[in-house]
Amino acid sequence: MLKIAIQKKGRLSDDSIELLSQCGIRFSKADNKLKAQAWNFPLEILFLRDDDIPGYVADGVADVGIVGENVLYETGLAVQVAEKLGFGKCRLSIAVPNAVEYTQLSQLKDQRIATSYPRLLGAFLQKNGIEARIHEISGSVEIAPGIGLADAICDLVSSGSTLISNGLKEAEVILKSEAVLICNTQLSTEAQRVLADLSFRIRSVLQGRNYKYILLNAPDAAIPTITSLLPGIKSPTVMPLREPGWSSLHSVVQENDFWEIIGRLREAGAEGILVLPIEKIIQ
Ligand code: PRT
Ligand code: ZN
Repeated sequence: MLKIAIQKKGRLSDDSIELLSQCGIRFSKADNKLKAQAWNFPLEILFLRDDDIPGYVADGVADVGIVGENVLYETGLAVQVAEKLGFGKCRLSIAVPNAVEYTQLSQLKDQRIATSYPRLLGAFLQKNGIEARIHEISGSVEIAPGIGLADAICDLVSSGSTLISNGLKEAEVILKSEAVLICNTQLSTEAQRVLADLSFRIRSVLQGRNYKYILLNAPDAAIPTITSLLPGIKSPTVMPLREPGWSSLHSVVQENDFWEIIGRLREAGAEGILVLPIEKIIQ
């Protein structure tokens, strides 16, 4: 049995539940329940506040957890990062009022910086030899300069619209963060076995998200060029069409390279291109 802590309600909850569900793990989440038991996998799910997750994992109350790197590194606790999960992406940044002409870090000397991340901000300032005054506040950090509480802030940014609507601009990125699967450093053999299975499933799901399955028709003469564009996992599948001189090619492409490759495939003579999502890639 493995105990996993995930965020009860917030920005990481839906993606965490979706990931477990894509791993084939079935459970029902009642709104007021603190935990749930998976029906078809030896997993107990604990629903907690994200800030508490690293501590519970470090103490062994939970074996593993899903939490943002920002929260994990702010606690400074000794837990292991087992997988990066690719969602909950954001950055922890220092922002200053629009009116400030910001060109270099030394401008932050002796400034008051409001943040909920005193540890990460402190480490960043120390590393760069800047002495500033860190003003710890627990929420609504972005309003601090406007009400005269601080000269700058250090907070999470994703789209940047919160900064814009508060008359602030990003000056320094101090951490790039995403959700990670963390684990206790002293798991039992049984828990390690279940974690290995869970990690394998997670990697298969995440790999699938990075790739698309692609099918296309092409004249036989174009197959060498198209094959060089579509390396696939091993190499593309090539099957003859009923029409002489034509073949169908099946392969996978990385999501990131997708549009560029499609353009080059069409130039090479590919027709009837179909692109399908991949649920999992098992390697
Ligand atoms: O109740 P609980 O303590 O569990 O939740 P919480 O309110 O502390 O956290 P929550 O749900 O807001 O965020 C959970 C995690 O999501 C964070 O720890 C990050 O790892 C991740 N994440 C990703 C974000 C953002 N993006 C984000 N944009 N967390 C917060 N924000 C906030 C930010 O603080 C700022 O107020 O969104 C605002 C900025 O967003 P933009 O899009 O306007 O730039
Ligand atoms: Zn929180």
